[in-house]
Amino acid sequence: MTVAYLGLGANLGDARQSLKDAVVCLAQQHCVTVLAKSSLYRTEPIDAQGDDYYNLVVKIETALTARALLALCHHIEHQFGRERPFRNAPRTLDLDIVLFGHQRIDEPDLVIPHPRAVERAFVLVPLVEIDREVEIPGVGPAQALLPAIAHQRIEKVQTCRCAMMEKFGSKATGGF
Ligand code: PH2
Ligand code: MG
Ligand code: MG
Repeated sequence: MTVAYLGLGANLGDARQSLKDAVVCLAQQHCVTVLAKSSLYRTEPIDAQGDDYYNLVVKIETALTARALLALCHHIEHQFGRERPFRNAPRTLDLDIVLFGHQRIDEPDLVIPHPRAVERAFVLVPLVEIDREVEIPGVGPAQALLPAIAHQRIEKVQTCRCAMMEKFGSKATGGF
């Protein structure tokens, strides 16, 4: 079993709903256990066009190899209507492997840790939220990278449930 972290992003269609549905879809895979999910974040597009993104990170445990997990990610992206008209085009769902255990992989179509994770608030902030101590192999603690990306716009999105809890206290445990 390997513990891995996946970055989810979307900025086309009902992006918030797609991310929620994608987490459910991952949790339904018999070869994947979702261990933790970050808050949902609204983020500025980095090296990309289009609307603001919604991003989150999930921590999973899986018996799959990194390559099989990549194939699963592509399959789920396809199910969510992902099209690739040009590089970093707006997308209905992007599912990236950020970390896969302590492995370092450098192949033409699979680079782990994700090569641009270290410079992106939309990956690092949710990653550190769910695992303060997480280390990026070959780099060091993810937390130490946060000051350098503090200028990137990223805001936590209050889900209805959080807003209700704040207003009415812990009795407001209903859904969305
Ligand atoms: N993904 C990209 C490029 N730029 N910007 C934000 N804010 N969020 C993303 O998920 C994202 C991006 C390529 O995958
Ligand atoms: Mg990506
Ligand atoms: Mg991707």
